[in-house]
Amino acid sequence: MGRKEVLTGKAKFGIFGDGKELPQLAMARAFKNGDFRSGYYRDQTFMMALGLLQPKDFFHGLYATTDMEKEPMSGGRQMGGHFLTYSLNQDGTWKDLTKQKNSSADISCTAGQMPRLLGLAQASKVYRKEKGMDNAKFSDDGNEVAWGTIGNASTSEGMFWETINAAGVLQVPMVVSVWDDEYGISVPAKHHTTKEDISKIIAGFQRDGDDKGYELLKVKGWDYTALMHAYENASDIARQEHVPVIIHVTELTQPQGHSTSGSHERYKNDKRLEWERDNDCNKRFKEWILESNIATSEELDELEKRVKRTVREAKKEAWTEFLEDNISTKKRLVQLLDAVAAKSPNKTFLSKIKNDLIAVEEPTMKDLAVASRKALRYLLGESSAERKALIDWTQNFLTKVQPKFSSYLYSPNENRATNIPAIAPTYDQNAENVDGRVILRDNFDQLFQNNPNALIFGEDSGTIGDVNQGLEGLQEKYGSTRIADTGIRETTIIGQGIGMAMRGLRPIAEIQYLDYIFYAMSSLTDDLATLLYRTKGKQKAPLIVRTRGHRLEGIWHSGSQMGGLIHLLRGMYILAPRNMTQAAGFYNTLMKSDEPALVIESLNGYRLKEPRPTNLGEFQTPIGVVETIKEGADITLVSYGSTLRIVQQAAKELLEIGIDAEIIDAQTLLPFDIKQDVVKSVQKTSRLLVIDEDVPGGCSAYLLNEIVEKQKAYRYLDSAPQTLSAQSHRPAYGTDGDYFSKPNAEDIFEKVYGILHEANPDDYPKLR
Ligand SMILES: Cc1ncc(C[n+]2csc(CCOP(=O)(O)OP(=O)(O)O)c2C)c(N)n1
Ligand SMILES: [Mg+2]
Repeated sequence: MGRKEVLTGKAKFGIFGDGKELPQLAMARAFKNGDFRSGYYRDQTFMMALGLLQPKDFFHGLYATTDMEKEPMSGGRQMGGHFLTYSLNQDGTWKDLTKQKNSSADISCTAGQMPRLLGLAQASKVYRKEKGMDNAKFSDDGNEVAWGTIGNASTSEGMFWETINAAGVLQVPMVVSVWDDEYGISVPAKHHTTKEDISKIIAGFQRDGDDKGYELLKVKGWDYTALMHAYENASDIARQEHVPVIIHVTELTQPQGHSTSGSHERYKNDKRLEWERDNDCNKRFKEWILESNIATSEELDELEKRVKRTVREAKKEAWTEFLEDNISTKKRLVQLLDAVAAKSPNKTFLSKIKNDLIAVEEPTMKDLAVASRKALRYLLGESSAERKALIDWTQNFLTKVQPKFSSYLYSPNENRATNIPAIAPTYDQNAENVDGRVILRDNFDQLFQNNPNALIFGEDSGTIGDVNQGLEGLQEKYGSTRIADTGIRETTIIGQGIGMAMRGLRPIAEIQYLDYIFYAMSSLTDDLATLLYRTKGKQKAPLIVRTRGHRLEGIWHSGSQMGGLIHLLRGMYILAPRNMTQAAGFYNTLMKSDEPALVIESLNGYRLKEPRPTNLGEFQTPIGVVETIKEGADITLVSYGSTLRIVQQAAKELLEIGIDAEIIDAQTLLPFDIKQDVVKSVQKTSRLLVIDEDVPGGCSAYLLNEIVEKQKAYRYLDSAPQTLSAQSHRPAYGTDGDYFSKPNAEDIFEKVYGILHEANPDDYPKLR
């Protein structure tokens, strides 16, 4: 029936769970309150079996109804077949997750559910081990299992293997089901899997007497008794022993093709098609019911009829509900158009718009917006009350409708990161000057003391206390669960963070160097950055990603790819502190908020001296606020991170020849300068240069856009606004490589001088 809705044009796309139903029933039986699912688009039966999804909800998902009450899976933001449960109350606070069955919000990217699954499972382990944590709403002594589902073809993805290895190492309560129908859309197993059998190639993960590992189970997808046993067994092993389990469910089918985009007759031969008809799990389940005398054939026929009727009614109701608001809104708009047409010299054109709209029997919000906005063009210059009414209506309509599609990119709640107030660091009169990394370390010490649910993990973060000693000694103090080493596997480090943050922990996931964050980019951009948005505020993952970057040396240790990051990670906060005190303050702020962020410490700043604050763990660097670090009258220089120190150097040299630059530290790139302070500086100096070490047109272009267009600084400029960035290539190694790849003090001096020369060649004659 769902398929038909797409073929008749009511829905755009449909993807269904057919052929995979039976193992999902078995999984649902083993799934307990507090457990989490991280799965993919085939899991509709599982969701329905647990009462988490109703037939009507499913049709609303197909139609993309924007009302969350009607389309509870995403309010129309995701295609149907993407499932979730609600972890949050309306005000963003946690529900009691131990009292409900939980499904983390799906994403379309195949295997993208795997890294998050690792973290969801690890949370149980952390809660069981760490008795001092606040687990009230999240865990009953770590007895919760995280259940993953994945298609056979998607096990080819790197994310699958990285997750499987990491969960084996960590020994977490994770049960992964592989739904194996021997295809990935049209492509058969021989192109996906060595030996065409995932069980054969994961055999080495099997635990044995000597080594910890996995419990591996293989079961046929049409064999209900075997499935029930497998799932009960898996649940016990994972729940009690915290040993991960993989269940390879074989001999599944895909009766109507992958999705509504194509039919499987195109790529399966007659023999396979016949086998699928004979062995479809529903068909064999029915045979088993009859053989076992659980029900009679008549009873099952009756049941099928009843189910069909229920689904048909759900479909009809959903379509009526999808349309009802638009139909009443259309009536009102037609009245307004009629009224404006009656008086206007453009009556013919306006009547046509009105009649065309009347002819649309199943109007979308787009139809309504197009009609009203086009009509206004024919009313230019008229001043009737009817025109005013149409303008007001259009304005109200757009204001009402836009949030349906755009809300919840960031939290609207009280503890939104930008609402956390600034608290300045305080200093003794003779404050000691210490290495920046000491400030970070001592602040982290306080932070872990103050936040029992906080933990940090990454490559070399545990025993040695990170590669720059910002966590020195903390593992000894807080234990190896809270201050932990991980394998070299950036994607699942982020996955650990996402999953644990979704279960009430406050993880800080450390990516050793900024240049290596790109391994984890998919999980960051597809999963973490979209979570609040794609769930319309029903799930959150307040994960802090800690990394270090900018200016060190060489192609892979001095990247500053901020343009890429700020564009891919909308939905997160991106902070580039100039020193370790600012960085520490950001961590303190973020711990008070419930949103995800990326903090990039300045790689060459750990050994620079900073005065030691007295209120470590307390002071808070505000998010979205720039800081003027030198006042000046002649030009505004905006920069951030390591580059800022070079800007300061250049500014000193400029002052020697009488050019007084104002320097502003952007410091929070997403969001940038919400109080619009930079334009006030430009108003004073009337010149603007943005300097960073990203590629040309990268973050500097974004900042220019923010300042010139959004803050309207163009009104005050007497010189062309400019950017100064690194070369387009990656930075070359060595002192000279750095000097000739990234903006240096001479570049900045000459660029500023050039701007003043152009404005006033008499005072500033040509330099060279
Ligand atoms: C990263 C990524 N690549 C490609 C796709 C397009 N795609 C969607 S489903 C699919 C096949 C998945 O097959 P399988 O994992 O066996 O699951 P099945 O649909 O057979 O249950 C592909 C290639 C995607 N969604 N994500
Ligand atoms: Mg498949």
